[in-house]
Amino acid sequence: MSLLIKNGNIITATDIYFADIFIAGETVQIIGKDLSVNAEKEIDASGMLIFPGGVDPHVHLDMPFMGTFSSDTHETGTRAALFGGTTTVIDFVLQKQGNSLKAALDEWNSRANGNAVGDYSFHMAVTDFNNETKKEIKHFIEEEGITSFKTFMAYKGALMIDDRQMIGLMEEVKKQGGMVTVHATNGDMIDYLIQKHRDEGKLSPLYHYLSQPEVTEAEASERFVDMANYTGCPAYIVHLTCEGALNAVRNSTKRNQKVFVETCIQYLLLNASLYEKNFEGAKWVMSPPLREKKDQETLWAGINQGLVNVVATDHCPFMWEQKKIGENDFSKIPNGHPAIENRMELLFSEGVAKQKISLNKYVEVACTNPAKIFGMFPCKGTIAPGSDADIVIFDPDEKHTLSAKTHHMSVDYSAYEGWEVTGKVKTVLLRGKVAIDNNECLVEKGYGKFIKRKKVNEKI
Ligand code: DUC
Ligand code: ZN
Ligand code: ZN
Repeated sequence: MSLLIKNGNIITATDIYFADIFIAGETVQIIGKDLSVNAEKEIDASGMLIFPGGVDPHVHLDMPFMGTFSSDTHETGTRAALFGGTTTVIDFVLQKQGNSLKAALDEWNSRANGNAVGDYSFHMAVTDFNNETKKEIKHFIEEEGITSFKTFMAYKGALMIDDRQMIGLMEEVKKQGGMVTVHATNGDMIDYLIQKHRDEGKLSPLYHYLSQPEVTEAEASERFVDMANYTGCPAYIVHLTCEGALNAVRNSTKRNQKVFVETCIQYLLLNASLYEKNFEGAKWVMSPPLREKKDQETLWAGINQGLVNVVATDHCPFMWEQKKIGENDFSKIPNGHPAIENRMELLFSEGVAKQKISLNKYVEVACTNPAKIFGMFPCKGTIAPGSDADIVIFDPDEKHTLSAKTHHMSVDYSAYEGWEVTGKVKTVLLRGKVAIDNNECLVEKGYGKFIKRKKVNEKI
């Protein structure tokens, strides 16, 4: 199959220019002005912006968590991602404490293989680092193409590892050419505050927020950054939300350290006042929680300063019935919110259209940096000859309203219900195939491919 996209305004992390794109098979072949090539199909993209397919490096699909499963499967989640202009996601495999990493990967493969509509990769979450786990790291990096190892400094008794394990993991991962990523919040402090609020009968979603104050994230981020500096391990903080945590990273730059930082769309756009809505606040119960307006300003500034490298989602949806498990106790509300479909449009509307970030920065944080940091560039994350033809044709002027009635995520509420956004994903190509057009998905489950990733190169 060959395809010619004509007259589009191509946006990459570095360039903005008008050209035609000729695609044959799965990759971009030629980019140039007024191309005269024969193609089986032509798309006129006049008036449209052309972005690389979005890369969301933080999603939880079909994940067993807090006594239930996140409600998007690899099929529904990657399809919804495509509708929103995200062509590649990275999902998390969770090791069960006491079991091997391999056992967890087998379990995730059994749910994901043959089911994905869009492309996907895995991070390996290490919840029990010991002599046996240590031996598996090299295999994951060299054979499985899974080069990033997620850690939790919170969720005590379930996912959390201690500093001893963290240091051991960092040493091994550095040696084998990978990266350690972290959910950086102080699990002991949070545990104490949760128990205290429950003992006092303070059980509404507001107390989820009050059990994870900024200091819990700032402290853990600083500790993680210090351990990464000591071991020299490439390091990435997931879903950073607040000023205190970003300042820990900022301070690390003064000793010439480089730590990658991800924030998520919700931390840029939503704030903690949503927890005052009684149980409705459960829609936004996630960890870390939403923060203050001053933190949003810090995060936008951090993006423009180059300190925040990636805008992801931490997509982890639960049906309202599932959220209601915690109706009488905030600590039982499954943590997470749906956003995999909304990230690209929300970031464009609130970031680019409102002039908080440039078009190039938009592509950098939503497409290019996640692909580079996680070893998928230049196949993913840009538009260039030889790259996968993952392309979004985007109308920058079309206004529409986000709603659970029209979204494609498998969740019965929208965290952004009624939000008016400027800019709409019109057509999406995934490896040369038209995957989304006219609000319709044209690729089947099973089209999505597992992407093996390269070893880490911190010089992005
Ligand atoms: N935070 C969430 O809100 N959900 C999934 C895991 C996490 O760390
Ligand atoms: Zn997390
Ligand atoms: Zn997460």
